[in-house]
Amino acid sequence: MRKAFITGITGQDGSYLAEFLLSKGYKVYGMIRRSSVPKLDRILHLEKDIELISGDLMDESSLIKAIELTKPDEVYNLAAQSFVPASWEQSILTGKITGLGVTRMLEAILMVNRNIRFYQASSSEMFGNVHETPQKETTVFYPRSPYGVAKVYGHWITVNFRESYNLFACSGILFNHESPRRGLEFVTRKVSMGVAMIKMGMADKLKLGNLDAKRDWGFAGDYVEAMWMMLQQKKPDDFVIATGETRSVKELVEIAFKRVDLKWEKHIVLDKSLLRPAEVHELRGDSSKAIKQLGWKPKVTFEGLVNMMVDSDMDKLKGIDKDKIRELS
Ligand code: NAP
Ligand code: G4F
Repeated sequence: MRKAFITGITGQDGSYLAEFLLSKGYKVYGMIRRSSVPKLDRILHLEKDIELISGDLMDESSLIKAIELTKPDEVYNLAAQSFVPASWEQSILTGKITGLGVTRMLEAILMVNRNIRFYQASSSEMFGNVHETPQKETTVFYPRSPYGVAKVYGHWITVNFRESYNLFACSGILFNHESPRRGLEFVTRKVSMGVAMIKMGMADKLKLGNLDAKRDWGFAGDYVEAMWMMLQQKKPDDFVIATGETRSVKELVEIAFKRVDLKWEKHIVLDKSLLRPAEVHELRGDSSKAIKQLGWKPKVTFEGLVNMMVDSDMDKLKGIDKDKIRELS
């Protein structure tokens, strides 16, 4: 039985990847960090099928112990401080987790077993102030946030360890991917939950920042499959994973409100405090290499994704008590 070790298993991607690897017959280990309140909601349904190991990307020895204990064939490094605005508030911590954390994981692999295959969760945020459109594997990086800068470091240290030590280390440059399990602070989920709350009469307004920003949004369930495909190749390599389509935040809002027959203009409030010190205005990825070499392609459309998220939040609110809703708002 092949064994996989996932950092960031409590996150959106970690939960989908764990499900996917279980369906492939893997033994799945997930790393969780200590917190005063456990954050296991996304993986509760998998509790019996996976094994959770304590560790933190900030703590090198915990990573070495976890790798020694679990003896994985594949390591998926999905853990990160992943929220872009928080990276201005906590720039040093973001660098330590999202950037240097990758080196700690790679060093642990070097020390314990150099045959482990390694996946690094790189990001389209690295393209930032884009030098060409669409962005592909060879496009120059120009990050626009401390998060993006940290991801560029994580990307290059992965390439460097591959070239220095002949590790099977791959970097997936994934464009934005969303789902009903997306964190509530990210714009797609903020909109889907906001729309559901307004429709249910629990709120009237939704505050947003830059409506003109454009992203290449896909479905997380499709994207975790690409992570696994990268580690099944004969040779390690880096791949862009994207839909090839770009949509604005405004289009996202229009589709989401339309799903529940509401007029968005009546409910959206522009809040300048949500604008970023430096914005990534437009991203669009070119996944030709992944399509050709991995045989990967996205299945869920943008409309399908937004509708799925709105429907899911409507269902969640129908079964929730009023106090819980106040906590969410
Ligand atoms: P997410 O939902 O924010 O999950 C992040 C995960 O990292 C959580 O499990 C979190 O654990 C864990 N984590 C944070 N700091 C840690 C630390 N010091 N030690 C160990 N674990 C830590 O992120 P996601 O959307 O699933 O994304 C997965 C990865 O892909 C991230 O690296 C992200 O930067 C990258 N990425 C995401 C996208 C996207 O659109 N979703 C696109 C490109 C790249 P807690 O539950 O304890 O907080
Ligand atoms: O949903 P977002 O916060 O995602 P962002 O910044 O693109 O980052 C996500 O995707 C990256 C891949 O490119 C990942 F690496 C990263 O970890 C994360 O998953 O914001 C998307 C856009 C931005 O342009 C932002 O300015 O939406 C705009 N926006 C407008 N109003 C808002 C809001 N974003 C948030 N979070 N909240 C708003 O109210």
